[in-house]
Amino acid sequence: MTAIRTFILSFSKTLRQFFLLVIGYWLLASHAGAQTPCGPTPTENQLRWQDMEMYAFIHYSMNTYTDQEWGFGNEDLQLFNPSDLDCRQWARVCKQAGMRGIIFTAKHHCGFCMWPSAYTEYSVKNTPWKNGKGDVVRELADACREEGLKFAVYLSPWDRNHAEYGRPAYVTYFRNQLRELLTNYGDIFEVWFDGANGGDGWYGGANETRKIDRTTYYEWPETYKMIRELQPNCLIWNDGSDRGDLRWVGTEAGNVGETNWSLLNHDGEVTWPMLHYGLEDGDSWVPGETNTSIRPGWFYHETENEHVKSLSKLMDTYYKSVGRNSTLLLNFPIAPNGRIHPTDSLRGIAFKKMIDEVFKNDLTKTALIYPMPLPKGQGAVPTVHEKGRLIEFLKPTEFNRFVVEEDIRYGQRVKKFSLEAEVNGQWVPLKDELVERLRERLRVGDGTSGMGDGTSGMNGYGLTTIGHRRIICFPTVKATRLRFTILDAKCPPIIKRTSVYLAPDLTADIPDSGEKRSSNLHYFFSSPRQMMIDWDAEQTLTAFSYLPPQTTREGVVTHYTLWASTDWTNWTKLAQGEFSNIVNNPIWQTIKFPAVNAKILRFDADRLAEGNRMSFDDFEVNHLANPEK
Ligand code: FUL
Repeated sequence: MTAIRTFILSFSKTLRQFFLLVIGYWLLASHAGAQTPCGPTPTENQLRWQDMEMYAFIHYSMNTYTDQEWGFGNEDLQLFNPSDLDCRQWARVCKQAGMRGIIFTAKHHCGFCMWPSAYTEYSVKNTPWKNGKGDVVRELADACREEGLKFAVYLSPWDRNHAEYGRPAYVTYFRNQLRELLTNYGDIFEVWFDGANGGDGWYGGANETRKIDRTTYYEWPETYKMIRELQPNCLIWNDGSDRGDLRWVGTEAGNVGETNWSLLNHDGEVTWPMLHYGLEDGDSWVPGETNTSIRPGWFYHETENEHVKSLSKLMDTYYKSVGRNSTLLLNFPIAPNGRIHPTDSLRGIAFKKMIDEVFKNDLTKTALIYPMPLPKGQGAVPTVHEKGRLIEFLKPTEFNRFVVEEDIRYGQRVKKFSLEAEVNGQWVPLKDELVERLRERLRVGDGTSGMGDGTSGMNGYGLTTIGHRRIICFPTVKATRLRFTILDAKCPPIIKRTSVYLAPDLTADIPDSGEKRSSNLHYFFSSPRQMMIDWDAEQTLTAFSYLPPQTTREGVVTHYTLWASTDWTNWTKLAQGEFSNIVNNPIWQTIKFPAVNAKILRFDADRLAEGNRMSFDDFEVNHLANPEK
């Protein structure tokens, strides 16, 4: 008798669940269908681009042969003669690493053109490579098509080689080059106009500093018109000034803000928080693209062979870009032989395998999903139709990743939500981004609110913004029920997907953070812009490395002079120069010099990015007895 009763009870429970489920899906589907746009919405081009999710950058130019990040513009053309250049290898590696396209540095700041442009002599056509008959842009565009990848170009507006840079004639030259690239190489999915301009350059031999007004000099509206005509499906990335279709996320470290609105204002200045977090009430759809390199630098440097990003770092980057409503533009530098280095290609492929592994089994496939009832007493948000979802597994299940997507065709709507699991009969929040951010601020001594990062007025308990995709990572929890609750939205939310996964443990791969290298050196500041390191006895020195502050531009040394002395009176100049791109990419900078005997090393900050006092996170000196860093 009891067995029959239990059977009837459990059957009716299943039936009830089944009906709830049907009603739930009907509700979700009917709401989704009836929507009209809410605020700015993406164009077809932006939607297609967002679905690409990951694509590669390839940095390859004269810098590869001079071991630099920024060339000066007078590098010898004879240096470009790769022994084994193989664009098919690049395309194969990128494809296997899960990249859906490649953006290639057709021209970097040094002005050297990787295609035989008709408008300059400073290109592959005057190098020994293939007796001047080669065209790297062509080879790569063809290789991409063969591998089913999309192709795009980076064309640096700043050109340190061109004599006319800074004058109107250069703008015509720049447009002519762009026309060549957009006409002769098939479909181009994106054009990348880097905003960097360090001022100094060769400029046809003038060897001087030329600054331009970023807002007017390039006459972007004209150039945009040409791009739209020649390549109507192409997206414009520009951090130079006029609003393109996509935005930089304000850092090259590989992350965008947790709060990430795909919006900006069409006009007006764009501040750093706007780049990093988007603008909640922006009037234009300008989604963020997260760019970073698989190595510390953008170009290949042999000294970085041991510093290729670890698998866990790459996964972290994925979660903080694709998992935060952005795309990931991951750079693979080309080595001097003309190929992607084996360490980078293996790591890239392992990265894709790990993504597939993490997301192979959506645990909601065997779970019941109910639409959430309107929450009681949580501050009414009457406009929100869908209040969230309750996911019920058939048995206690372990999980540590939650994926949620909005149907962004109708705009980005959700402002705030929570995620909880029922553990021992209690609903526990799985992650509270707002509380974590507050803690982080307090840790760095900044307890203010309303920092432009979307947290003003939010006092904990929740997660912010969804957009195209949000991946929430939290420690593994075992539970039967999971609750996703939308707490605030601009318009009725349209949720396209909710999924749950159990990612394998990756902690073994996290690289050692290392000791502070400067701690055993005796140093002091003889002025706010001058640092001295001294030893009791003479040393044979070969290199000095500087790690700029990681969280601020204040005090970052951009131009330096390095001196050595044995008596505090007579100083030998060891090196003088510029740390290229140090502001956006604050990585270790190494100055090598011929071995010198010294008792004192003096580091002069000739120019700082901001502020009046030089600053560092770490530094190191290499001695002859121990030349390895
Ligand atoms: C930066 C440039 O200055 C770097 O060299 C690199 O090309 C990176 C992607 O953008 O701003």
